[in-house]
Amino acid sequence: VNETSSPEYDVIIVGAGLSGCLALIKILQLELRVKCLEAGTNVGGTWYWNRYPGCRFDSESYTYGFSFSPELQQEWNWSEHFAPQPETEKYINYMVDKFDVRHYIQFSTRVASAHFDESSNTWVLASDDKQSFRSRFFVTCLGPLSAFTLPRYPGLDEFKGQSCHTARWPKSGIDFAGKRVAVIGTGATGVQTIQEVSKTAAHLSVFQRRPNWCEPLHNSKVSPEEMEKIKKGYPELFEHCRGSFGGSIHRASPKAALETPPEEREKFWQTLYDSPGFGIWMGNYKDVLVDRTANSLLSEFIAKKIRERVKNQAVAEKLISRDHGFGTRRVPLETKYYEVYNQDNVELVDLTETPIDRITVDGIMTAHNKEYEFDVIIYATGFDPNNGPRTYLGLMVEAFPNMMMVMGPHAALRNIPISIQYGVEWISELLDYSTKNGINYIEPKGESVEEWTDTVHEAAKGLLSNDVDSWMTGVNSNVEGRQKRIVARYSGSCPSYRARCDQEAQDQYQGLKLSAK
Ligand code: NA7
Repeated sequence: VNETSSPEYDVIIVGAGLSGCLALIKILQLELRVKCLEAGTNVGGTWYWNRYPGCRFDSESYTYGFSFSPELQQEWNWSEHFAPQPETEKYINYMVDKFDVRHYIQFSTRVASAHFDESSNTWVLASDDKQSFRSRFFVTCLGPLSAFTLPRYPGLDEFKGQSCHTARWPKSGIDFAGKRVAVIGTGATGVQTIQEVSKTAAHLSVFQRRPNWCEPLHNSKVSPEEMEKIKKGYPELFEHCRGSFGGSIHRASPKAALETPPEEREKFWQTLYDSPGFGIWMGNYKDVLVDRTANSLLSEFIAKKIRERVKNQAVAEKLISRDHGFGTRRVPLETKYYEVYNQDNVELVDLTETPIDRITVDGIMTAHNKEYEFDVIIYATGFDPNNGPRTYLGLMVEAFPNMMMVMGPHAALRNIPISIQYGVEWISELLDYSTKNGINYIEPKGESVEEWTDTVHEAAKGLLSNDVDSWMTGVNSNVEGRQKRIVARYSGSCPSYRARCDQEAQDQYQGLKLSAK
């Protein structure tokens, strides 16, 4: 324990996922004393913890990698258009070793508390094994979805078979061959898991509460020729992504669905449905995510696809959402997901008809005392979102001086690595400015927080997704106090978010209280 109040470090970064590793690389370039604390035994964050079978990108691999280093871009080859988790984990490890920053990371260290010592303007962080670290600045790189949540059913610990949350998959893996398996949850994670488990399990029961609208991923291998072409086009590709609403390869059409003749509209939707990635969600007509009639037409188009793909029409109807329209929650991308329900070894249990009563020693008990027996139960039940955040640009919080957040609440979430890179660069610039000007106290002004919170609420108006329960609106039934919808993220465009943050830096941080106390 460091008993003196002089800090051992200029900056402590918490988390060694994509954000933390990039923050480490960038902040070390400022020649500051930096330490990164990470709970896991290796780097990767989301891509370290979420190692369930089938886990992969839903964004194009080459737009998911960072663009800060042309050299890194040229050295790295993506094997698939939507890379699987092991490849992304390798990518992050490669980046960390290339920039030689691994020895600044202390692994197996979970931060349990952080206190700001006003007498010295330093942060004191303590780990759960009672180590203490003192630093001038504190940068959180925790990921927007990292605290996994389990259902609150009674009996969770009584089950005698194997069970786990998808975000805590055993490193040794799970062999499903010959096993009776349950998957609870049908979000993006559940869908990816179900597709894989159904291939080998003797029997799979999917416990679905609310169905999501899924659409085909259309993944394929990246040939060496394709990869060469991608490498040559990186500058233009990233320029294109940065200019789009969501930091993505896909851009919304300037046309409105309601002003397009039905035949042309269907043709456009069919093309999007047949194309890889998020096109049908992010590259659709401009009105489908804000106008209920346009959204219903699109939802009906997708519902028709589900009815065509699922043989048993009673099951198909259960897989069609009634409580929200297409794209108003995160759209899971799938590979033959709907066809899984045509397999003899798979059954769908609709929890709106028969809710789960409890977990038992042998499996799951639903309403009407129906007990299902399992060898394995998988919880694909999501993460704890934020609760009622008030931030300045999603980067800083009032009364938390000298603390900066990468991908904090009320930042522009979107295609995550592009947003991460922007956030890290903005924070690095602020740290550089502070160091050069002898500033050791930074806190957002109350009125700046007020203004940004208003901007975030204003940007959320009219979006259909804000009228639906999901992690995007801060709702999680498994956590006390997460039942009320909030505006959890800035839902304006990436370019408008960057313009606002750039302005703050150009104005020499007028929105912040800066002092050399
Ligand atoms: P999500 O999208 O929050 O999905 C969680 C799923 O688990 C969803 O289908 C939930 O049903 C279901 N769930 C949660 N709690 C329960 C309980 N108690 N009983 C039954 N079913 C439950 O998390 P994911 O991990 O799939 O995805 C998170 C993000 O990771 C995703 O958006 C991508 O960006 C990657 P509900 O819909 O709430 O009725």
